[in-house]
Amino acid sequence: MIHQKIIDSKGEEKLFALLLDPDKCDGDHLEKLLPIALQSNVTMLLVGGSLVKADLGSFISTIKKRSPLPVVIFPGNAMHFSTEADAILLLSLISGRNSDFLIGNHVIASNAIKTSGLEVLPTGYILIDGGVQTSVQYMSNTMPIPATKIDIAVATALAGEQLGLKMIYLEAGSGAKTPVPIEMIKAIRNEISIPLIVGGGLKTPEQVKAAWNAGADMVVVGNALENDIERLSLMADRT
Ligand code: 1GP
Repeated sequence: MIHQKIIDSKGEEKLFALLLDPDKCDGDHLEKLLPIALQSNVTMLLVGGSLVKADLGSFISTIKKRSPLPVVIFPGNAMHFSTEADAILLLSLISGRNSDFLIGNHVIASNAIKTSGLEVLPTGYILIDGGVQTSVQYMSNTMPIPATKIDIAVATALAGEQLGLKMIYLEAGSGAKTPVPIEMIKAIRNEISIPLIVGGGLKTPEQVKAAWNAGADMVVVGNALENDIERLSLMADRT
């Protein structure tokens, strides 16, 4: 079980998720990328994004033919679903006040998710201002928490834990100018006991290490590796 693996690694093994956008990766790209992901000890592949044109099912089945890595759907909405995956991040956008992304899409997808047997990872998704308007902000029509408002971010994460969500994902948004501030990661880590995922705008190995050291159990990297596959082994280096 993916959730159990994340729990078991807590505080010891640092986890690394590689985000793949089905609209930006073709078969050739996957052919080169997946062996490097395996060598680099990538924990899981997140597949998805705010807007997906490609066929998610065939994209995931192409990955599955080439790699044993767990594939987790990172949905932008209820349409982003496939039984080919191992699990789905059931994101509730708790930094926002748009009911569609708090519960609406979840209701639409619930029966399909149940029938699929996919592992469900209920996750409090918290958007933090990353210095640029990101797709997730625009598509969800929600306001991110300002990067300086650590107290609000902490209270939001705490509320997510109290509601029974199993993980918190601090998201600066894909392509963010600045990642989630280290002080914010530390403050949230001190208040919650569920796993903490951090992503958005992580461009250097130093930023990844800083996020881990501040208390992130898992980091998510997408953009920085889209045009520079070789960089993956550096970004995911745990030494
Ligand atoms: C976005 O957190 C992920 O949802 C990854 O962001 O593409 O900026 O690495 P980047």
